[in-house]
Amino acid sequence: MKPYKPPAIPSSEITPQALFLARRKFMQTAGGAALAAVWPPALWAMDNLGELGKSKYSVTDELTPRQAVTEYNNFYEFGTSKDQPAINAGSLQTRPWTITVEGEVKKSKVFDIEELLKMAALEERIYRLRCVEAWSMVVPWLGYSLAELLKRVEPTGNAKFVEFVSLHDPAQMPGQKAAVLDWPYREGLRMDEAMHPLTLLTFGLYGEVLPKQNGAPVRIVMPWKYGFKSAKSIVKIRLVEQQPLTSWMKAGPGEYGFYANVNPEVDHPRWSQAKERRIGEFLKRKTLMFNGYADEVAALYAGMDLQRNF
Ligand SMILES: Nc1nc2c(c(=O)[nH]1)N[C@H]1C(S)=C(S)[C@@H](COP(=O)(O)O)O[C@H]1N2
Ligand SMILES: [Mo]
Repeated sequence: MKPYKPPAIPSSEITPQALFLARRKFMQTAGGAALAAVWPPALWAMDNLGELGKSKYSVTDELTPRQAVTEYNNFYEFGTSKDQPAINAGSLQTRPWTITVEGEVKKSKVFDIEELLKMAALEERIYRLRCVEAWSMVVPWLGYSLAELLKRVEPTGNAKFVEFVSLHDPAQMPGQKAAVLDWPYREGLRMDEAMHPLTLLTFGLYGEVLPKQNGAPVRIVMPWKYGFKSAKSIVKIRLVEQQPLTSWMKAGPGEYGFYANVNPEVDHPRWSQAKERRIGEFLKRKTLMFNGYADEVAALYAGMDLQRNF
């Protein structure tokens, strides 16, 4: 018999939160570049990595442990319970991968994921993410503003909204064999929301490439909207004139609106949105208007009735 050899553990599995924090502190002080060269995998070594942890958009809330971020997920393509995406997402093939950007643009284009990764400086942004189910997390994401991509395709004057389409392949995404949502998963934003610098085209978290259950290889993260607006595993971005119909609006138009701004004053028809449970904490916190990002985004909704436009 051959001696037992332990399986190769991906470094994504053995990097604890503490190591991430130590690493980041080191990157911010001395020797960061040298460290990036020796520390696999991927994102820490990218030469377009911006200054880590220094983004003006980062919040200072305590981070949610990496394990909770990667094992408590909503990703219905891999099952409807929180533990299933981490268990089932292994079948997702994240290479090769492209995003087609088309519609009301002068230069529609198919972008390869490797090209996207290098297109702008990757920045670490610590954002709050609040789910419509009234739990929240604080995650160090890695990415750059979606606006960097959108401006390259030169939107026409008719581009009023942006539609995001996630991968549709039941062979890779077993949850798509059940009709829990109208597949593929579709989300949408108004053009000014999509162009807002806080809207993050996201490739990583905790200093590494996105785990599959978090929407690899590329997703959106919108910190001031309920989590369902942050589409995962995106293959298509369409700029359109009419407000797109999203998967969640089709599933429950009275429950999930197009805007879905985090708003403690507008309850979901079946539960309050006034408070939330931060994953890992015992007592509930008060939910903040626009999830605490009102200074940055409230102007986008000036004059709008947010009770009607929920
Ligand atoms: N394609 C796709 N994107 C999705 C979802 C989904 O089911 N499918 N769930 C959304 C919801 S409801 C939330 S709260 C966030 C969760 O992201 P996380 O698992 O990285 O925390 O992803 C959003 N993006
Ligand atoms: Mo969510």
